[in-house]
Amino acid sequence: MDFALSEELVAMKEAARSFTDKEIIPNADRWDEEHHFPLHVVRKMGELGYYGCPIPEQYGGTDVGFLAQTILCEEVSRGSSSIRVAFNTQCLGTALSILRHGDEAQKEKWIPPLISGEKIGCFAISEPNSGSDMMSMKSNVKPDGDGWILNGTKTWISFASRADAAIVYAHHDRSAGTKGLSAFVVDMHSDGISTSDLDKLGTRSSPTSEISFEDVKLPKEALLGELGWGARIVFGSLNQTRLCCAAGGVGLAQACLDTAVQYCNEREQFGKPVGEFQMNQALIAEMAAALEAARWLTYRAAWQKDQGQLGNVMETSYAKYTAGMAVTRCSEYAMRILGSYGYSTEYPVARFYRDAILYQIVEGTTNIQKMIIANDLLGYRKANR
Ligand code: GRA
Repeated sequence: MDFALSEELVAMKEAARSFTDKEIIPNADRWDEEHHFPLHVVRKMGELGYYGCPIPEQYGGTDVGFLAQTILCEEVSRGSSSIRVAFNTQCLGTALSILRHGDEAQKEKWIPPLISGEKIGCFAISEPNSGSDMMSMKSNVKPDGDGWILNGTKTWISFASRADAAIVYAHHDRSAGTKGLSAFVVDMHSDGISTSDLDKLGTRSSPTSEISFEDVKLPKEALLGELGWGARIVFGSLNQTRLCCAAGGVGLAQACLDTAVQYCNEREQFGKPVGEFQMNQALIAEMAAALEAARWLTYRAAWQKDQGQLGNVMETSYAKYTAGMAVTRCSEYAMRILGSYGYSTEYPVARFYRDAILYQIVEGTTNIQKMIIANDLLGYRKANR
């Protein structure tokens, strides 16, 4: 067992750290306040190769693996949890699914521009009445010549209003149960597609939208994999996008800890730095321990994927669950330590606090992660595939 990061990974982490310190942190509060989506930063991360870690060089990737991408994702999220979402929209929920299930023409058409950031991606699973119970989704396709007509409404779709391409999950045959779901690569500039952005508590510099598909004509080339592969593609994809959420939670938790430590050393009350008060020390220690546990579970899940275990649902759920719990605790404790300054907009802690709770909701809620873990342990449903 070797817990040391390779020299290459250490160098990547340091480069991502200085990118985040220079390009993201000085602007993150303003972007959040203005609900501004910094497209140029999302594109720049593509140019730097951030999205292509698990993608072969042939399709514009760097092929350095999931652990590398996890570390980059963590560093970016330390600066802005909103921008972290791009790792999923550009790669783990889109390009990677096309790599795993697409034909050669789809791979050549879509993967390089998503990885470089030239085209913006999104993936559309959730619907107004279908969140945790995603197989109950109502979006559907009907045959039309040698292609399909797509109808339905998706919601809470990250980057949808800016997207050029979407992986859309829809039923082609409701009577066929799980075998009736299929996946499509949809050109978001097609006729019949409209989006509207949703307002939300946090993650405000990452647009999240509802999408309406009204009689959208899909060519036969849009089908990803085979008809009926929707369940396998979506579950396989969620197991990778959840890793990015775990890494995002870890990075944001680190930002909370860093801010709290700095404040403890600077702020004086009763004639001494507030870090000298044991009640604050207890909060710092609990934050750090929760963060370390989440980080190492996340790295283990990433490392397993680099060993070829892309079906490590159980260990990915451990990571996502633990990171979601850690980041909400860290944001709450940072708020307690900073007091009124945490509550003000003078420090980024208010943003951290609003962003943190997302990690208990997104990509399978905390309860869904617990359900996956418990169902496996109780012998009801095996998690790993
Ligand atoms: O056996 P079968 O033929 O009936 O097929 C089932 C199963 O074998 C079917 O899918 C198959 N399957 C898989 N196939 C290949 C399941 N997992 C895999 C796999 N890994 N590979 C249905 O499976 P099931 O277990 O019967 O499903 P279920 O009971 O309907 O659902 C279980 C569960 C609750 C875990 C699931 O619905 C779930 O994970 N729900 C959470 C939904 C979720 O995570 N949504 C996230 C939305 S995307 C998002 O949040 C974007 C965020 C962007 C960002 O911030 O990054």
